[in-house]
Amino acid sequence: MKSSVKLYAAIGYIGVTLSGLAYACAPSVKTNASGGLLAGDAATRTYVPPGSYDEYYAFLSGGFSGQVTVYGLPSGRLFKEIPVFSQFPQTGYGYNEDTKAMLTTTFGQVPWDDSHHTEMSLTDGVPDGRWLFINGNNTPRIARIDLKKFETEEIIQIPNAAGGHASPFATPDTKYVVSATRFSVPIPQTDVPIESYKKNFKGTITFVRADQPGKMDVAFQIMMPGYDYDLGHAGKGPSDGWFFFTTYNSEQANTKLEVNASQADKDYIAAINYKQAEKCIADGKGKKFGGNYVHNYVNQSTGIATSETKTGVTMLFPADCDGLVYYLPTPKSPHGVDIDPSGEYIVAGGKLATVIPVHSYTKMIKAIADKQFEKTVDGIPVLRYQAVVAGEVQKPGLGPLHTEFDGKGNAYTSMFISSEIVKWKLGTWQVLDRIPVYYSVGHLMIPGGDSKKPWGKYLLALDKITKDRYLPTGPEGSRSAQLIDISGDKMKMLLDFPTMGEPHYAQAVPASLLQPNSLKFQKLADNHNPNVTTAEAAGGITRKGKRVDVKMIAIRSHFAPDNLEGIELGDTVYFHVTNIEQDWNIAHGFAVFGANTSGVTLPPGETRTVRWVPQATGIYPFYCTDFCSALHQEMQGYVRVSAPEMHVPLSANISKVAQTQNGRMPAEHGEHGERGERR
Ligand code: RUQ
Ligand code: CUA
Repeated sequence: MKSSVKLYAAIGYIGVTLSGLAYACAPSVKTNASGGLLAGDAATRTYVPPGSYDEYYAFLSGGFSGQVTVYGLPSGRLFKEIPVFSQFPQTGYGYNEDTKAMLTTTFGQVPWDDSHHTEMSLTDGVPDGRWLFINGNNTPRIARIDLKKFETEEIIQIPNAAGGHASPFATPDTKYVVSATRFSVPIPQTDVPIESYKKNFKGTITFVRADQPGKMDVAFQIMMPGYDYDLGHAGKGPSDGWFFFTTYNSEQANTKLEVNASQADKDYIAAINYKQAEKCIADGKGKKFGGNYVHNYVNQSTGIATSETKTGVTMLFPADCDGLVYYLPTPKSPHGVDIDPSGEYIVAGGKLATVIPVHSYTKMIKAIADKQFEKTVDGIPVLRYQAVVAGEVQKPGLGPLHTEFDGKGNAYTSMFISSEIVKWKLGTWQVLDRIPVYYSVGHLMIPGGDSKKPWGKYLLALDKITKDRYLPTGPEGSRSAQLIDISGDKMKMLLDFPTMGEPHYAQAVPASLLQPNSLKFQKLADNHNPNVTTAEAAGGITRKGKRVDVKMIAIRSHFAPDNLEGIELGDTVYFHVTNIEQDWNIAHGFAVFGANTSGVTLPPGETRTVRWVPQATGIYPFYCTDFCSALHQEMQGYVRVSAPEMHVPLSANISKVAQTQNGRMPAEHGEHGERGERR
């Protein structure tokens, strides 16, 4: 292991062998394998002693897992996986009745999606710790995670789109988050020959209103030429009011894109003046356009998610709205587009480019005023490259993808093919340092490094291929993240840690921004779930036709009621279980034998509902699935399922103590305790 690491450090550019591409240009700065840092030094820099806290929270996208993971930096310790676009057995998200609706789309229940980019909410261009947004890629959606509870609270689908990749980047005030189609398709969708791509396929860019919790909605869409739209970032400072998106496949190929979409020397960055869009809409230049989409939202007072289908959007066509969109020619098949903290520089990562092109916002505005147009595409003026480019970073390495900033005038670009991070200077475009990463880095992240105020101490490289970095675990290993110290002149490798799924992008903020606001438990008094049970004696069983509802509490170390009878074959049973603990981190779980899931976990103060359709008569135990106390194993109960002709009366036993406490004598209820209503 050690020797292989040394070997790669010596080779420097392992990515060359991985990709099979030859490395054309010699690096201008000598490789900095570990920055001369001794292993012991790196260990002290990343060691967070037991009982101590990390300095930063980091939120990594789960990629093909569809989720978000929360890590501490600098330790690389995994704290939590937050389910977003996929069902999650650890909490029951997407399985239980309360959250199922979160995964509803116009394509039905989609229990697994692909998530790419985490984006923190911003105030004046600086991450503010309120919410985290993430995009659903395959079924285009944007989710909002509440950072008090670290739970997904809202998901909005994007209509008239396919592949929501350039998403969910936010404006500096979080008024909007965006989503652009990675794949162009006929809009509206219709059955046409794929060969008619140039004629029939279009892209859309969607602005979603995002600063009103519970009311996320499509504000407007812009109909774009049929290219692939890849990534985006909002302007800031002077460029506030603009949004920048990369495009590739401006060749409009519809087959063998690997070759056919790599023909042109330059593709484009689309510069969108969204303040102008607002103006055009106010002037009535938007068109009513079709498109169905679903909005899912967890009501914070009931804890129950509901879905609403919406129809129709306001569509803007660039030809109808002067000054809405300009194209900045950009070499070559650009992927990332990143705006420096000052808002002046627009940095593109051209996967196949030999340089890193940097556009100037000031030059762009001047070029627009001077009408420095090369041509017009679908009503969109294409600015002259020389009129907008501020500079090019020469010989940066191979396969530049993404750039982040340290707030001290430096930029850091990930090099996928040459597997390294390259540090360069804004303004002089000089390469200052480079460090190999293992291997094939995609995104990189500096806490706040895409914002107005980076916390420029660490950089996280998010690597696509791990190969021999960890003990092997079969053909598929984990992806990995690598923590790099960027506080000095030379980058220093500090730590590797494995990730869940594929970390496309990440966000990180100082712990102090989130830690004081993290909710310890839901107050029972604030739990307005219609099926809440706040005290033992309030539980019970009721029937309405073939539907049986059980209201139950969980507390260390019992369920109440814990014996249920009178359920009949053919019934559908809903268990509404409330964890009445009012204490941090005291969770219970509920699982009933014969159900087709293991039930739910129950955070303190919350109610969850499990649906169960018994398949045969008999006795079915249920139990707590979370080892909550010394008597956790005693936390169990039974359900009796009978044939209807047995006419077993509906009953749920409530302990005598509980009933007495409630001021009701057990005798009133007979030996079975409280009776539910009968049919
Ligand atoms: S991507 S590795 Cu899905 Cu953001 Cu660039
Ligand atoms: Cu409750 Cu174990």
